[in-house]
Amino acid sequence: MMNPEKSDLKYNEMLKKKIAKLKQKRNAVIITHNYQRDEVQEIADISGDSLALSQAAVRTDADVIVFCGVRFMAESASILNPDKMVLLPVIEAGCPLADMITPEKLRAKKKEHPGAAVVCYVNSSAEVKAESDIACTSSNAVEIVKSLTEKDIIFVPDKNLGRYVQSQVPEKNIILWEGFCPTHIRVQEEDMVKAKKVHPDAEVIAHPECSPDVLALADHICSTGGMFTYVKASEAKEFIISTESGMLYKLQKENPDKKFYLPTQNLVCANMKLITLGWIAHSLENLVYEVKVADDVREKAKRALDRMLAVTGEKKGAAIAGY
Ligand code: CIZ
Repeated sequence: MMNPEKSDLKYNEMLKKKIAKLKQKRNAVIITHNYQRDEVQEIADISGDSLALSQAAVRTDADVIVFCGVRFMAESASILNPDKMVLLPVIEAGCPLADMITPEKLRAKKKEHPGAAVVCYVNSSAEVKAESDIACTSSNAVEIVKSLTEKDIIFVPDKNLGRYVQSQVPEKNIILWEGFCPTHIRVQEEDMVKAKKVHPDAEVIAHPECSPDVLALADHICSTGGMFTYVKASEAKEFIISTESGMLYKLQKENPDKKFYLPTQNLVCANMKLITLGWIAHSLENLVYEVKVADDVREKAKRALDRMLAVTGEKKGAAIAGY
């Protein structure tokens, strides 16, 4: 009997063959987020950030989409692809940041600021997206906020990304939500100082979900998609990467002559790492766990996503992932 929790080299080779067969049988595509385990990214048909993956899902001819990421990402894929079966291999793979806001609390906040526009980071539930005027990702948050006519913006749920946007768009009044990513805030200022001392020639790239004192020490602040573009174009040979550890897999693969370091080994999202090759095989075999969004919520949430895509453009979205 298969053990989905097991992960060793020999067992993984057997699982890869099993997954390839099941994929054919189901006419499925496997899409994986940049923060997934190395061996999961290795079998991906498409890998990238959540927006690029959802857009790639729209373009696929597959009947089944196995989304290796966390729940809000599979929800976005389902919102944009209601006719396809979207599977999340581990149903418990959630996002603590997305859980830091509910539609009820957002409705109360909107009442406090009646003239404000609501911008929600994609790391939010379908219900929260449905209550928002427009969605954004870490790669386009600044552009999205700049595109709005309202001066007051309720930005949910990540306060660090919201603060970063405020620093780039001083003409707006960003009303922050007290949410944060428990993985990114594990990087401390001391970790960065120490890493810079150990690797004095390295360029420092940080994700905007990191805390402001960490961002202040970065040479460049960008999304995961932006990191691939930046590293490729940079003449530097070494980089300190302040985001979830899974990023190093593809950075290293695409840039074999460059070196990458994490500022701390604590940059591991336990939810992202729940998905193993065993769970992917289990998912394809049993067609579990299907992620579906109720029609009334889906239509409203899709409006927020479509409005974002209209600002940034489909072409640019595709370029985020490099596909
Ligand atoms: O949107 C995503 O995929 C996340 C969570 C981060 C990023 O910067 O790509």
